[in-house]
Amino acid sequence: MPAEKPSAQDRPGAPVGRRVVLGLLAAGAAGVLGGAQLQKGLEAVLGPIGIRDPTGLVGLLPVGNTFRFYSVTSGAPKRDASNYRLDITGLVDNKRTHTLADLQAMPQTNLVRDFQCVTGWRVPEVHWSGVRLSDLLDDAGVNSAATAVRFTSFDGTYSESLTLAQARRADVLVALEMIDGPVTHNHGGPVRLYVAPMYGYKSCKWLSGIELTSEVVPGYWEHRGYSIDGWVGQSNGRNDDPTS
Ligand SMILES: Nc1nc2c(c(=O)[nH]1)N[C@H]1C(S)=C(S)[C@@H](COP(=O)(O)O)O[C@H]1N2
Ligand SMILES: [Mo]
Repeated sequence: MPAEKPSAQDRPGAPVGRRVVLGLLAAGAAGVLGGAQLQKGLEAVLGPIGIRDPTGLVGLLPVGNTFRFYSVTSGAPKRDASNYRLDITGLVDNKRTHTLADLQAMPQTNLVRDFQCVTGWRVPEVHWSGVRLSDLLDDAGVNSAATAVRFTSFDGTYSESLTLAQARRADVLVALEMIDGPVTHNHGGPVRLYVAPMYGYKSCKWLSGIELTSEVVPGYWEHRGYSIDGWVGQSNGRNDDPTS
């Protein structure tokens, strides 16, 4: 079977409405639409800016350094301290199920880092706080056969992977806080992954599973041509030419 050829529409952000958005952006750039009309048109397609940006193209607008709330699904169920669980499974000595309170009781690491989506938008100096992934891995006891870590989301669809060496970095967090407080639902709360040195698509939202595996299992965007090594700046995150 030939490897799936990623199309230009397969970008982190889904392809929904891309042509319409491109048309609106072109009209905006040509001055056919005023700023307010452009914003209204985009909101008609995408929903309120900042709530949902399935194409990532709103990032091309001069709306400032703000997050776009991404979801490849129509959303995730709401989970809170009463029903949130994080399962650690696979090639470990001690399978674990952590509640939110369990995670809150562990040592927290603070980081201030830029957050950058591979589609181009960047939010400078975001505050992050949470449990180091490496601490959770040590607690579970990683088997010698494990070489990679797979992350799953309670949105039921998204997944991501890191090599074990990447996952053990000190700047990879199971994040409980971002910006100025607990990770909000739209940002993937109550718990999301935060992979500081890599593009945003590695930072799995609504994190519910961490599985130690014997090889890298391609995640949602890796299946669509993006690299397991999503280092910011060192690559465009893709294995191929995204413009082709
Ligand atoms: N479950 C899930 N996690 C996800 C995504 C997603 O669609 N679903 N999008 C990724 C991408 S491409 C980016 S840039 C960031 C965006 O995080 P934000 O929605 O908090 O801005 O989440 C990443 N994690
Ligand atoms: Mo992204």
